[in-house]
Amino acid sequence: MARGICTKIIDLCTKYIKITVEDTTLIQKAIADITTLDNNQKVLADVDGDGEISAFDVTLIQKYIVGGYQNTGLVGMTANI
Ligand SMILES: [Ca+2]
Repeated sequence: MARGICTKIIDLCTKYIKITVEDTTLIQKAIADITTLDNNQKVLADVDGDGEISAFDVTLIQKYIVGGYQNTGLVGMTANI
């Protein structure tokens, strides 16, 4: 199973793969019930693959953004959605 380009959460329109802090912000807002994610976004946001969207997923994405490309779950992987 390939999934986890979190960036597609914000880049579905532009088609560019770019993982940014806006992705983490969007997920944090969803966790706080400030916004909702569509089904594809929910799959993409679960970058540790545990079936839930949590602060840990956000942490993995933040780690990836700052250049920590090891042990970041599915962040940056190709997604089939
Ligand atoms: Ca998760």
